[in-house]
Amino acid sequence: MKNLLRAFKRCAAAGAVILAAVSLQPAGASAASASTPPVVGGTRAAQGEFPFMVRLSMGCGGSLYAQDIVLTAAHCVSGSGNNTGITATAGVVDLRSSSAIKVKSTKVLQAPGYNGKGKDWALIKLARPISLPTLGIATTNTYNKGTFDIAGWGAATEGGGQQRYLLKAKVPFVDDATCQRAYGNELVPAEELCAGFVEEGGTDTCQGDSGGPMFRKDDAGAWIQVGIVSWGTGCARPDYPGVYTEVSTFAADIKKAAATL
Ligand code: 4AZ
Repeated sequence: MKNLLRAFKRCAAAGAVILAAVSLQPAGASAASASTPPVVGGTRAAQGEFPFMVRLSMGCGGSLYAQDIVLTAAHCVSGSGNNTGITATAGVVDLRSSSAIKVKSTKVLQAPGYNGKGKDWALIKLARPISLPTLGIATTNTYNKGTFDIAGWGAATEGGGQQRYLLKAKVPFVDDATCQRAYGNELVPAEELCAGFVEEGGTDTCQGDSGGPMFRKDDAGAWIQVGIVSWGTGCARPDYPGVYTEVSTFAADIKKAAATL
């Protein structure tokens, strides 16, 4: 199991598999039409709906923490230091759109102490700011509950290919005790939070969504990031919720790290 989980992470980091929100429903549960993306039960995000969403060239997601800083997963990057080899694409749901904003990286900061278990966050400094709304991060555990939004260009089915269009879904919070029943000591409860439909499965992030945000509305009605897509056993399987970096745990570290970029 451990190796299986790590394999998912390795795949995402290598960009061997690509991203998006997977949403599975019982066949025929949703009215499929010619314009429905090839995601069972998945839905396409509208242009501009999640303006802070970023797609990274190694095959991960990310969010605009600042106009010139992308927050992503540590397992999506290979270390810290100067790095001009990553391209961030933003401002579009269609990755092939001629309106896509593409900016190169200048530096990467991988979470200090990251060793493949917990601490799955990283920052990427961009060569120039992107004039789009940023996504604030949760600084307390207040919003680690309820229903979360997930989005990405990753696989739409377990083992499937990357998506051209941004997909979105909603998943409920799963408490640590329930999540530990799936993952045992692989879960780091203080550093990770889980989400998904434990009983029925069917909706989840998947390969290539890694690094992207899990978010919700705060009490003032603003989007706030509570998680970073990190890992899980397969995608959308019953009994195996998705595991997300617990952003509030690292909010102070992320802020401090961003100030150094
Ligand atoms: C991945 O490899 C990945 N179902 C992302 C999310 C999940 C599993 C794998 C959670 O990027």
